[in-house]
Amino acid sequence: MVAAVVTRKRFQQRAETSEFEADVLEGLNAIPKHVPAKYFYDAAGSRLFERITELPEYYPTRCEMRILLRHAVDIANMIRSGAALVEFGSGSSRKARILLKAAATKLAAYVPVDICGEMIEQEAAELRTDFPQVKILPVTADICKPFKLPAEAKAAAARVGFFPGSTIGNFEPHEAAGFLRNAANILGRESTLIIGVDLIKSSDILNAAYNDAEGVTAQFNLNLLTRINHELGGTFQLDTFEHHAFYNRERHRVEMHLASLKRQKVKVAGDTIEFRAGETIHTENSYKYSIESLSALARGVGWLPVAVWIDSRKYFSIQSFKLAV
Ligand code: AVI
Repeated sequence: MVAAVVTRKRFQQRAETSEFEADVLEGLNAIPKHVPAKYFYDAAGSRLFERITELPEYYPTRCEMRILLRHAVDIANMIRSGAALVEFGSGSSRKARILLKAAATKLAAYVPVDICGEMIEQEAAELRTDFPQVKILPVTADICKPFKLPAEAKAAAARVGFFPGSTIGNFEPHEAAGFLRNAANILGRESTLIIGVDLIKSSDILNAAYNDAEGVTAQFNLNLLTRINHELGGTFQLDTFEHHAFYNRERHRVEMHLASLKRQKVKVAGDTIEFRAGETIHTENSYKYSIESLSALARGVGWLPVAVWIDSRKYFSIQSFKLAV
């Protein structure tokens, strides 16, 4: 039994590595070169992201926490008695805890969904102690793909999806629509969706948020090359690449790139990749929305806008939607 679990885990790891290898090779051989942003989050990348959320220039996490704390009661009022709260990409459940506290007496269940099963199982144990009256039902799944909710969540009086952190901004608009459609299918009739979204604002604030003085965002970006070196036998020399981040006003997105400081050849998984001096690998887009542009996207796939909460500077928003019947 134990051997079977170990074998399955190894097989899963190998499958994940080969998907990483295929995506990296495809992206580095394309024009322009790119690597999907989801690969930032190995253990070191996740730690660096945690540090980013505490930087003075990186306002989104602080703003969202403030909105949640300030309007927890109003947001909890969106939740019907006996409902199940389903968090997409729950991680440490830090933000959901605020809603759990405000709606603990009404919530039948909390379903944290994340690709990292180990982390959510650990969190679930703590949540069971802190919220004994709420059923904690973790699900390990890719939030962008169809997955099944536990029977108790399906049988609940209603389902409330929660997708904080402006993670939706890291999706291309068509992927964001795909996520919203998938969420509608998973949550089903009688459901609500609460999303945290970063708002369009002045380039100065956005450029500072992704070019912090301490250089943590640069380390986060460059860590992708370290990961490729470790996991795919890459030969990237980190001091020959530079972090570039800027707000693209026409496309309402902050772009992150890694720019080669010279003409060079790099090996990755046995392939040779050539770089011109100044050529970049596009590593991330972080789309910024207006209240209206997110509403339009959501409406297009059947979610009707219900309420919006924003901070006093109008930097960040939490928006709620109901599924059209
Ligand atoms: C996770 N995501 C919402 C962050 C963002 O702001 O797009 C990732 C990030 N990239 C650089 N800094 C933070």
